[in-house]
Amino acid sequence: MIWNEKAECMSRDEMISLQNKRLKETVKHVYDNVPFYRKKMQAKGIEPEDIKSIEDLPLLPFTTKDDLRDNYPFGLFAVPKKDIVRIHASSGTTGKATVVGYTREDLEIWNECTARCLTMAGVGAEDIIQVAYGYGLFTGGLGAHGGAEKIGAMVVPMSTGNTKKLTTMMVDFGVTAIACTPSYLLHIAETLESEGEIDKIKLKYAICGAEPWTVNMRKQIESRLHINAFDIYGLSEISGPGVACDCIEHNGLHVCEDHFLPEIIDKDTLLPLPDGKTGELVFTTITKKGLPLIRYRTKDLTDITHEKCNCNRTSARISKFCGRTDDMLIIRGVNVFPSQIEAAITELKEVTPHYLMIIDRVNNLDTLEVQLELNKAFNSDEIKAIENINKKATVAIQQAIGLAVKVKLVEPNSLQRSMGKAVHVIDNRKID
Ligand code: DLL
Repeated sequence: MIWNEKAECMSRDEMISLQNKRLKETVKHVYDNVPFYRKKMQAKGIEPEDIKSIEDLPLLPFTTKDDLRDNYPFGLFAVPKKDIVRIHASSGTTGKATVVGYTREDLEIWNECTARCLTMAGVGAEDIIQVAYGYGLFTGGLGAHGGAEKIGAMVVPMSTGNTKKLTTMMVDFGVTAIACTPSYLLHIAETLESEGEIDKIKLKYAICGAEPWTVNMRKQIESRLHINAFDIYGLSEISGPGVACDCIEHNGLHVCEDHFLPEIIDKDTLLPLPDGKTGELVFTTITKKGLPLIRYRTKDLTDITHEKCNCNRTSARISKFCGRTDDMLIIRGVNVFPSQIEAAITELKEVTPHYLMIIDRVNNLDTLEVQLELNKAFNSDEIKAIENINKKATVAIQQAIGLAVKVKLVEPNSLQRSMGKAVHVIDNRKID
């Protein structure tokens, strides 16, 4: 079943002609309405009329997460605030979040893209889908929800956090599809197994993303739950989940390229790379009105092909991701930058700025321990004082990253110093 045959199966020439038209409109829209882009283009001596087709993309400036942060919160919006009907946000590299805004039309397009992805996985109007991504500022919950409603499926807006309730409802409601992170789905599988409920479920499909996962992990999920699992990709800056998704061929993720124009660039030279070469994925949104982004550097590493897929879709496909160019970690689906921890602890006078993050995966759930170094030695009779520092540090870090954390205070001068790049992260997770 195909949700939007016209968009997903058009010939390459038709797609390029649509992209050319939409790119030109977008460039004019940002030039007229976003001083940041106008200045950047003027500095390069470019007028909107110079952009005639997608071949001219390399003339345009890049946009980065830092640009969003520097224009926090609404500085890159291209429409008046009254036309924005929804805000989402994700972690910035330091204290400030990256804020994104959507017009009503943007939300409709986002729902359409997510609906396409769910349809690609097989979800239809007759399905009952549990959305177990977080609802709120994170785009996962409301994004998957909007797509599922558009299809006409029965949506159970679980969000995250109560696995027992989720598995009970999965059995009682006869849930047939689930959208959540792959690691959470493995945890759900384990819970069902330990409760002896695994044979009572009616689950057929899972649409998993928001964090890296391997083919082996997909196969494990599929065999433990007797389902088909699909990889959905997105990022809040570009819209959220629904930017790309894999089909039953599992041979790359189909990009909704009639809305999000992909490029792969060399991360060092920043020059475009040909199909098949691994580099940084860059997107230009070509239909968004609220927060259109030109050549947004995702920092995600992959390659692209424009060959037709065996499923008959002609849309460009990106490979499963093979890493990032920055130090962003994804812990329980939440994006975390080590610099956020640093920013939080430098406010605390009782600890030094040295820290070590230790990430593990226990029962398929990620855990984060942060070791902090005390500024001075404490005696054994000062346990209360140490407990207070621990509490204070825990609250400060949790507020900074929006994730539960275990803080361990260690002796002064005990964290390893480095002559070069400091090692701040030990990631013990094995994602296959
Ligand atoms: O994670 C949006 C999303 C929600 C995607 C639900 C899929 C499902 P952000 O919080 O802005 O948005 O994080 C975006 O997460 O740049 C990737 O590094 C990573 N990521 C997202 N999906 C995948 C995936 C959402 N399928 C960042 N595979 C991106 C690998 C993924 N990494």
